[in-house]
Amino acid sequence: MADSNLKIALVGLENAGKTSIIRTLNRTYHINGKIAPTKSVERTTFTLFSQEGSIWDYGGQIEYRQNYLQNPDRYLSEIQFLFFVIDVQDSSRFTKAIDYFEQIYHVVNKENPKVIVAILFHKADPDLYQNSQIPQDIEELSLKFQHIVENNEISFYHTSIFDPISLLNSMSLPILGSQPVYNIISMILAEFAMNHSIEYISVLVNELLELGSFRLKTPKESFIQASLDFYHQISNKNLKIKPGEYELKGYKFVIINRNVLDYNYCLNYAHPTTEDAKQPSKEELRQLFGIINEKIEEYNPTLI
Ligand SMILES: Nc1nc2c(ncn2[C@@H]2O[C@H](COP(=O)(O)OP(=O)(O)OP(=O)(O)O)[C@@H](O)[C@H]2O)c(=O)[nH]1
Ligand SMILES: [Mg+2]
Repeated sequence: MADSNLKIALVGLENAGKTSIIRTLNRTYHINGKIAPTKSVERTTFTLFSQEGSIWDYGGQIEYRQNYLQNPDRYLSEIQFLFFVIDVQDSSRFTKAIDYFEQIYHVVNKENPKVIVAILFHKADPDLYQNSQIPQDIEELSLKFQHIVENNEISFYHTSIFDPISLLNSMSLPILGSQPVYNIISMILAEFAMNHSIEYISVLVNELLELGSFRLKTPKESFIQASLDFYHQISNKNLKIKPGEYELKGYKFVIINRNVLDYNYCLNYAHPTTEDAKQPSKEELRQLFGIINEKIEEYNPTLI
């Protein structure tokens, strides 16, 4: 990670869903609530460990797009993470979206050849996904993006505001996934999940990003539904997420806060409430926290 402030850019055509993504992560999004088109760029700042960061949400209407490209020094400098959001439900605008990505990418990459690129195939809503043209469209689009980026790092995500965990994961992995600690913690969590009936488990830092996570590769529809309800329960940026147990639609969601060094983190896991579900005991959780603390201490984020 660079020494300077983290700058994360969220770019895409108008109506792609960029502001919805930020608001979901911020816990201020309401499904069916109206969002006005973003005027020029909206910035949100955050702190990740001891580093300051900002997410730039680039309004995608034509006049703004032209403005960014005409004034790259003002808008497109020092971007370390470029997230490009494309609406997979709007196939009539795929070509336009790819063209816009290509223009933006060339400018950003020229200034920062090490820029990390993530493509969010957004509005991949869980219910509409099957039996549609979308998976095939995504495959074809991936090749086009890959071709433009060539030798640089690029990763692809399927995201939807109806699956908030997909958003958490798509923002966290490009930013933190290259830190060895991310894989170490994810492996520990995966093993822990396997030994219990856990379908999702993550370590969250600053209530914003995952420092490691595990979720079933194909999450059950019932789990996605329950997690959306869970998201609504904890939605309110002005409130700290309350630790505790939340039972929703056949799942129990557990939130436990801990701290190590000077950092707070939060362990979040979910399992079905069926009688045969194997839940972790207090002692097993205590051991898990011991290992996580040790790994975060070894990683020592102050040294980034
Ligand atoms: N079905 C579906 N609709 C979504 C999703 N994400 C966002 N939307 C809807 O898409 C519309 C546009 O969302 P915005 O977040 O305002 O889009 P934007 O990319 O910020 O648009 P600009 O600010 O004009 O660039 C809104 O009506 C959202 O409710 C999603 O995952 N699925
Ligand atoms: Mg917007």
